[in-house]
Amino acid sequence: MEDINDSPIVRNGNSLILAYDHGTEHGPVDFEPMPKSADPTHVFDVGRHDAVTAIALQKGNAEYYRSWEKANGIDDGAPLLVKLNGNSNLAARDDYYSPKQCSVRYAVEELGADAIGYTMYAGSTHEDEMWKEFRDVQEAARKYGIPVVMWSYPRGKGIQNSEEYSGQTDPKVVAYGARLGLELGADVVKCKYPGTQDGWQQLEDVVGGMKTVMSGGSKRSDEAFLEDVFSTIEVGGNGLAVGRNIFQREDPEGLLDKLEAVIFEDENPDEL
Ligand code: FBP
Repeated sequence: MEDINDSPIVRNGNSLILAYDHGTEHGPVDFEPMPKSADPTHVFDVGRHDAVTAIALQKGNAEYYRSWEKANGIDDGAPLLVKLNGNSNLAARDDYYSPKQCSVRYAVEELGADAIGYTMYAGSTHEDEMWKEFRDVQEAARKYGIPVVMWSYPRGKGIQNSEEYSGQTDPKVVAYGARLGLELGADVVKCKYPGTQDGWQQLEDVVGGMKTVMSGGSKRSDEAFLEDVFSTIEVGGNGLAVGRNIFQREDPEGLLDKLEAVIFEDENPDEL
């Protein structure tokens, strides 16, 4: 883990990453609630809000982002986080795997990436292969001096449901995934919210001070969403990586204003 507090993707120690890789991960169905969100330039524009410290894009949209900035003379777009791997949910697979589509060299030298992201499916039968890919990604990112964000999503045949939890939301499983981020050399780990503040605390207890961000999840009310974000910040979380809760809103500005206050200005959402 490196000190990344000087990175453009960090503000006051925290981050708000606007994730827009859903066209690969889930497909256009995620744009149906707000059809204008299918247009990448709409979401690029949302990313110009001061609260956003990075926009996470797959390679094709990252290329589009840079040409959109150039064509429109835009110099206040969000810093770029290139998501190096991804997969669709169209393929029938024996277990979870997210192949790499972009090299760190291409992300940095051709796209001007400020950070890179990689999804790790610990618990999948393909975990070993992903560790190897992550090793190469992490070492290359170190050479370029840019932060590494791990989307740490334990899932697959090794992850069991218990009576109390589905495997992916079990706080112990989420904490194990977060710890892998530290052990494998990420600078920020992005985890699913395990449902309670105590669950997030369990994760914070094992990451040795590495930065953690909550993964947004499906759309919910402003109040419910802000409450989850605040509950992670209160116990040491460093912000958010969010997609649907932003781009599925008609006007995400209001929520972004509040997220800015909660994530960067230590505000309690009940007082906003
Ligand atoms: P959301 O805030 O919409 O959940 O986006 C965060 C994210 O990690 C995206 O980067 C990614 O596309 C999606 O969630 C993956 O979600 P899952 O694999 O859990 O369906």
